[in-house]
Amino acid sequence: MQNNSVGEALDSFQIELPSWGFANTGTRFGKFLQLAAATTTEEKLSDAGEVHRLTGVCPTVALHVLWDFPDGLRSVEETSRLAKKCGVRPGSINPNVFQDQIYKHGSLGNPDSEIRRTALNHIVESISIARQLGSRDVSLWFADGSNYPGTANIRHRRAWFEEALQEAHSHVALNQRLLVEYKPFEPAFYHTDIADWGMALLLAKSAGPRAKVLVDTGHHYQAQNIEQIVAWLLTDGMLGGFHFNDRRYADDDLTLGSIDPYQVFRIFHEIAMYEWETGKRAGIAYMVDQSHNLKGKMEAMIQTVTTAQELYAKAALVDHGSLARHQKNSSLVDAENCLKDAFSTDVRPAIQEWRQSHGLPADPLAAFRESGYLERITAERAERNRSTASSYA
Ligand code: PSV
Ligand code: MN
Repeated sequence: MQNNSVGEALDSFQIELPSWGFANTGTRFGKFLQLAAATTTEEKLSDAGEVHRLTGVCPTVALHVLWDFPDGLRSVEETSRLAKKCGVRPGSINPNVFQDQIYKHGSLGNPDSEIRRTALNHIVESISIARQLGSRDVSLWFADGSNYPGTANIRHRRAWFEEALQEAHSHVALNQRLLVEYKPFEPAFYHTDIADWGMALLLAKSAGPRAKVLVDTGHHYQAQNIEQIVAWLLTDGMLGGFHFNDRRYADDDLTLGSIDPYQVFRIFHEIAMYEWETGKRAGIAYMVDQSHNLKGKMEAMIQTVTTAQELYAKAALVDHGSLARHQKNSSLVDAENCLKDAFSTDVRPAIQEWRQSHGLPADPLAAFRESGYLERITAERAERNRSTASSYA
């Protein structure tokens, strides 16, 4: 499958927005609050809907169960209705087994079996929520780990994770998936129970056929070759999806491609090359996982989405036939140049054309600034946001 056309590539690209990216969030040192930030699930869906209206490629919104379904299953109908009203659909469902006080020493890895059961029940409820919403993916991230050597039985915790994920998988419908996310640090700083892609892969494989790995680009050590992980997971049919964000140091949640756009391009390239070689679609959920602390939340989201489109389109420009030949002949400079030529191509005019041909604004950021949406939500939400702190960004 040779896909050298930017338009064809863009037709096949969609990216999911996180509800939490529109709310006021901060760092562990504090929050700089924005008066326009969403304060309710409806407002988060509305902001996501606006980004979708302007870009045309974000039809689904990732939801966090504790933050967006305070009444659990009882909130499902209302959330469905609100999503529809805002022109989007519920996307991946994210259980939250990291915030409650009982999870101080872990959730599925907690030495207390009752706490493990409570966490598993929440995950099972999240799977039902996803099923009722028609969401395919349930994304699992665990803050489990320990801060000091010798304080946790790493092998027992692994076994508890295995058992619980197998049970969770038995609740997953045929058209649903469990995505297992990994992260080597934070909030635990000695060991994390699912620290890397190998651990996530083993757990997903033991859970069952509908469990896959979720790659969050911020969840790696500095020198890690993320595209190699992507290539390996693709080969095994185990790449479920991405949480995209950029970083300079740790899990910094910076806007996609702000620090290293070539990294994101190389990830998209591995996927495009796989699809070209195999003739199969990779079936990956592309999701954003960013909480913007300083940039305007909606502008940052639009910037991320348009950057993702650009990098995806550039990756589609790689001449796969030539690259395969150069790789076979070990023509190193020529092979590398296949990537560099594509990466250096200015795809923005082609993307603008694509947008116009789809009835979308050529420049979504400019259209957002002209729309008056930000002024309206700032006026509507200012009082509510103001009541949560004394000064504002
Ligand atoms: C954890 O750092 C994480 O990447 C997980 O995906 C969570 O669901 C999300 O961030 C919460 O902000
Ligand atoms: Mn994530």
